[in-house]
Amino acid sequence: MTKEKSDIGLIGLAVMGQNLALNIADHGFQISVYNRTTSKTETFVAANTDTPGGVVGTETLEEFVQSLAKPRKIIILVQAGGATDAVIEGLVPLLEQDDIVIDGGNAQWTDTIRREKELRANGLRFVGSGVSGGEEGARYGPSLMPGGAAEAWNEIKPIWLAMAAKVDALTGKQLEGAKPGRPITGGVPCAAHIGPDGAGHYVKMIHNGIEYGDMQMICEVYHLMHGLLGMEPKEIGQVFARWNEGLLDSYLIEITADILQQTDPDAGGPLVDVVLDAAGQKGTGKWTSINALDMGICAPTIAEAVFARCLSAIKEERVAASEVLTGSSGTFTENRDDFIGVLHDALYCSKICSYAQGFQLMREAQKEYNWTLDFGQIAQIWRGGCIIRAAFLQKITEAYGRDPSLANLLLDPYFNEAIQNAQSNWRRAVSAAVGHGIPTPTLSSSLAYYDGYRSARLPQNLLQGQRDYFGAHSYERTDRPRGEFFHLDWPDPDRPQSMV
Ligand code: NBP
Repeated sequence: MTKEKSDIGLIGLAVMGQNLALNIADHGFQISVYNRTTSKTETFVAANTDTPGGVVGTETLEEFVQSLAKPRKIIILVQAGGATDAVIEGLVPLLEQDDIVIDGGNAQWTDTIRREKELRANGLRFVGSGVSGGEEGARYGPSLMPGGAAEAWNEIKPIWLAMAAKVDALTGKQLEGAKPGRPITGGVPCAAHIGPDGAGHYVKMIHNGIEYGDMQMICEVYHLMHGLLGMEPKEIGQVFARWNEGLLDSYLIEITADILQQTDPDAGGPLVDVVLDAAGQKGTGKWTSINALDMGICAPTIAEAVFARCLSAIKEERVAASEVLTGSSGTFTENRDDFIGVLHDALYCSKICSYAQGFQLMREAQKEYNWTLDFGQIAQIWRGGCIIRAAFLQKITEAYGRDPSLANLLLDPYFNEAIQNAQSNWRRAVSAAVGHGIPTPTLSSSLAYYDGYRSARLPQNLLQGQRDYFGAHSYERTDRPRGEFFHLDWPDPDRPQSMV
């Protein structure tokens, strides 16, 4: 029976909106929906008349707003940027004190900070909720990263916890098997309040940056298996399927195994062989890298993953260059099975570094924006529903449980030991790649990050000398306290002449 007023409303009935609306309705909440093009609303409502909570279609924003129980809770799922602003602009005059507007799109966190401030000035509440997991996640349980005022979170919490993905409390593995009208109710929900204003969208952006790194690393390992070991996609897929049973158990490894074993329905043969090697991107990896540069935090694995997509995208230029530029030649002589193990370890160590960088970014951002982020909880939310879900995240939660103020994941005893055990193989993999001219930007830069981070002394003493030489930028001295700066009138007039 339809309630007089709906529990929640949703604007934007494209892929994400439709799936999230059905997920919410499956959990017994009545949801009103509105879309700019009304025919989409009509088709959607007509196709979904028997959900447990009920879906109510509306034709105008006024009708939509009036159909909601107060304080109104409204999720917007439209394109990030101008479209989101346009929807908010139309909505705000129709709302009342304490109503809650939730942006579930991929907004830039700075936009969310601005919108939260503007809506607060209007007596309204604004939540920027990262939603991860794509279409499938939205339908059966996404990972949800809401940011905004704590009391706004308390209002939406029952719905958020209900619709989120669920993981097993002990293993951290995602509980699967939800069906239309039959959602999963047990387990630990992958949703928690991240922090004020833009914190949720910031954490979602970092999630996506890490996703870029994970995907690229896997591609590099595939490239090495093919280029050095001469393996065909099906065999490589079988290796990934095996790896998915162990330390690397994750959604991205699982789908990689499937993709590599997929036959081309048109021409036969492995489908992956006929997919053009020019990557697209929507921008969240780029935002993460720009933010890393802005804050001065070292996140090369994520940045290299973005650059790798950029380089792949200039396909025609690369094809032309391949006719002119030469690389290394020579046969690869290592034992195949051994080397597959080497690649496993290289992937695992690089993954640890990539996540370490993502968490370093969040650690810095919380200082910049005055948030208090719970890193263990963030890793917990990512255990299910999202693209980077992995057994590995349980280990990160445990690491922050041992030490909530951990400076870097690499310093956690579990991860430190994991790298000690695997690093010689990591170095072998990178050396082989360099020696045979196979590009491995994320595996190599992760190793450089590791070696840089563990170095008590780096060559930037010389760099500071260079800066002071040409620009009088000054330098600190190892034999004086930090914060004391010196300048020299270079070069030394009394230095001996060069022997050259
Ligand atoms: P789109 O980003 O393609 O949004 C299009 C929808 O917004 C259409 O239904 C459109 O209506 C509606 N819309 C409304 Br209402 N007002 C609009 C306006 N003023 N301008 C433009 N469109 C307007 O949908 P999506 O792919 O479902 O993604 C929704 C959000 O979720 C995005 O921010 C996206 O980045 C984010 N997200 C997507 C994924 C994913 O896997 N796709 C994952 C996680 C997050 P119409 O029918 O009249 O055109």
